[in-house]
Amino acid sequence: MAIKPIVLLPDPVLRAKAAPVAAVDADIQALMDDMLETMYDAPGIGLAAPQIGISKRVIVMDCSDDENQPEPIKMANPEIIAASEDTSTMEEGCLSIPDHRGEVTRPSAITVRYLDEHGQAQERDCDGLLAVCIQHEIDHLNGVLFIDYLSRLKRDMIIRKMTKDARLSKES
Ligand code: K1U
Ligand code: ZN
Repeated sequence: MAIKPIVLLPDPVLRAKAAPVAAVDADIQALMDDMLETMYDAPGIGLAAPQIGISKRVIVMDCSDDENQPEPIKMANPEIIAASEDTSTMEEGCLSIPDHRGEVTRPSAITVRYLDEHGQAQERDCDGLLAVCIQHEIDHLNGVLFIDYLSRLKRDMIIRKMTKDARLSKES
């Protein structure tokens, strides 16, 4: 297992549509393990493969509120097959856009279909923080970021700041 560097906005990999996984083989299982280690180290509650520069449809999450009882979740090719009409609004952050947060409104409950780490097809009903996190991570696979739900003014301000920071860190 390895901790990988997290890609930051405005890296173009974050705006690409990620490719489906053909099969959950040993390479994809190793990718899932590296992603979980990277997520726990950050720390975060979710991570999508594009955030470590790999444009594949793989996400990991752990929304457990007890650090002594981790609940790692690994998904390949996740798809939302049902979403509630009820919505909830939560302040979201993103490991690829550090130090910025914003309120996002999403369906409160979803059903997600995916392949687990053994390549078995699964369906899971989710609500609360896990539903928010899965939607945030699937957005990453489609090149969508939480800032896309904010006002144009706020989004452009964050993009400008992140672009400037990237230029400064390249120069130093
Ligand atoms: O995908 C990511 O960038 C990870 C992101 C997931 C997420 C956060 C909030 C709402 C929806 C999705 C994060 O994990 S940001 C860090 C964070 O929220 C956190 C970090 C430590 C403890 C608790 C939360
Ligand atoms: Zn994110």
